[in-house]
Amino acid sequence: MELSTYQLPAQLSTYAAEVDWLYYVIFWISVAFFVGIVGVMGYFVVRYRSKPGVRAKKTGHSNTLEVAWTVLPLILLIVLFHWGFQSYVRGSVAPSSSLDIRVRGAQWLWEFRHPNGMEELNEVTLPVGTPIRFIMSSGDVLHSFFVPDFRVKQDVVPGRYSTLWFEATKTGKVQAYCTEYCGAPEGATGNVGHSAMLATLNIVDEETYEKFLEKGPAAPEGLSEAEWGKELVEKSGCRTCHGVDGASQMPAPNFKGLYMREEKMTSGKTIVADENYIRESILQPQAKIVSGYENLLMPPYKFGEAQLDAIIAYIKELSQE
Ligand code: HEC
Ligand SMILES: [Cu+2]
Repeated sequence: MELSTYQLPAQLSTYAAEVDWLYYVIFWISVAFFVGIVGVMGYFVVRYRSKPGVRAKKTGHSNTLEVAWTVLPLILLIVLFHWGFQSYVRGSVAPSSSLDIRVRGAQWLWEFRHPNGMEELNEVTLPVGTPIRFIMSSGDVLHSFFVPDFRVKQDVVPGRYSTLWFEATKTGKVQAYCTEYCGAPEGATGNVGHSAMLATLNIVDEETYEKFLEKGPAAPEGLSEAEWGKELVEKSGCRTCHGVDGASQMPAPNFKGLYMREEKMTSGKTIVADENYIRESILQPQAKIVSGYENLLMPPYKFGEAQLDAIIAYIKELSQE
């Protein structure tokens, strides 16, 4: 353990060292005053203890002493306030070169959106050595984003945006917490709801981040490809237009039985819905329009390669049942 982090978590952002310096200066000033005051007090207790035959003398008033113990702490206070305030301003105002990431807190998850539209859930990949600004909002109640290793914390408030910025100094995984008590499911016990509202910041080098933006995130652990695809379809709002059970009357083509289905397009051509067609339908929905569905416009989506694979695996699975 380094001495600098003897009381505090690891310093993993440019801001952390600055915050800790101020903290330790205040801490050691307090220690010095504590030792000084208690020391003098102890000395006086012994030195001026009651002795038989000695009467207490009245003490007078000392202007010098009064002025000294008013002015000296005042100067100290002004210096510490100035230092703290400057540090606070640096921590509040993100550099203009920052990379903007949208963050949405909701019971009980964190959603992250990269500038190119790529989304991640409860985990976010970010470049090291780059100022990053989180523009945060809440989908329901008060939350608060807290990264102890970065020394940053900011409330996430319904109905408005709040921001938080940092620059990571090392690659690796960094833990973030929700630090606003934001509830638990009804009747729940154990580590659920608020206390499970965690996020992992995956700090990588610049090159890996660029690659990540192209390729997208890898499947979360413990989920099969099709299961991840199902999660993505549900989370991305596809189900507001598309049915998945073959029966429902939805405004867009049903995913059940879609894989390898022969379909007529508005161009008059008939296509077979293979992997490439499904991929194109998601990334550029207007390239080919299914006949009979020309009145509803599907928005284009941005997904990484692994995410597209997962969605296609899910659509395939739906067609096999
Ligand atoms: C606003 C409604 C809407 C949303 C949301 C939507 N779609 Fe669509 N989608 C459509 C419509 C309408 C069509 C048919 C017209 C066309 O081919 O563009 C379509 C077509 C498709 C097709 C081709 C279907 C076929 O029968 O050939 C695929 C695949 C598809 N969407 C996937 C998705 C996925 C995956 C999502 C979510 C990430 C999604 N859609 C979200 C409206 C939507
Ligand atoms: Cu929360």
